[in-house]
Amino acid sequence: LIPWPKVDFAKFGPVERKERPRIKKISAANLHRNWVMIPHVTNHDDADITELEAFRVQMNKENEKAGIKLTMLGFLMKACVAALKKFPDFNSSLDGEELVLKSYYHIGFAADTPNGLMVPVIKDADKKGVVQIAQETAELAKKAREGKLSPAEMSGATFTISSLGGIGGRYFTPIINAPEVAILGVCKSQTEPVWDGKQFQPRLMLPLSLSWDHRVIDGASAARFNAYLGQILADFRRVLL
Ligand code: CAO
Repeated sequence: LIPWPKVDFAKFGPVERKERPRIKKISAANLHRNWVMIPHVTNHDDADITELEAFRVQMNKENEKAGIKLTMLGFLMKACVAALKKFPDFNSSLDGEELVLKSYYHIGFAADTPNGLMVPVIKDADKKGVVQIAQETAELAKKAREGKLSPAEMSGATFTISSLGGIGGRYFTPIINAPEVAILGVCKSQTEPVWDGKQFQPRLMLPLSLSWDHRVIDGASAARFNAYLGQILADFRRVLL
């Protein structure tokens, strides 16, 4: 590689120099290694969450007094666990020439904090309900923002979800959190006209972006993973099957 450009920025206008937070420096090194060492590919898809969102809103209305709030991220975690069970390669890691397939489902989620990006982990997401997952993500995200996450709360993830749904955007290419082999990026859902074979119907569509390690996973499996995830999100009864 040719050297990084060295520029005297002050020559062109006023500048300010800032020390970068420790978390940002650590995540920058990790992200760089992951981006350079993992052959990433990203598949984009949309999931019809019209019924799921209506159910979520209805449940939150019914449980308002109890202070229970179901989040889209909680449903996404459960849907991902179901997809990881169906496609075990996505819940694996490379170890030299071997693939390590994990029988536990610990789901990391990207949390935006003033000091940078942190990835707390929901342990055993397969054994927890959406209510418990929503409570735990809220607690962990709060701890992350306060800089109080312990190393144990940030380790052991088998798959990660990065949700920008509360912020906006359509699709993006999330960077895999090594030694995991895939990550799901989620953006903001919006109502779109969807052709039902006879006419356009207004449907709430959730943009999904799945990045995967091409050494372990191929495009056909990734397309199947996204399609399956889409089916579950469109009809959540499928997680029971
Ligand atoms: N589409 C549309 N709206 C969505 C949505 C989606 N996919 N996901 C969440 N929302 C809405 C919710 O309905 C909620 O609205 P109300 O307050 O009106 O109910 C609002 O956004 C907040 O949602 P939430 O409480 O469930 O929290 P969240 O899902 O936005 O996020 C967390 C929690 C921790 C993921 C978030 O705080 C965060 O840090 N996001 C950034 C992650 C990130 O930086 N990723 C990039 C990593 S790569 O650099």
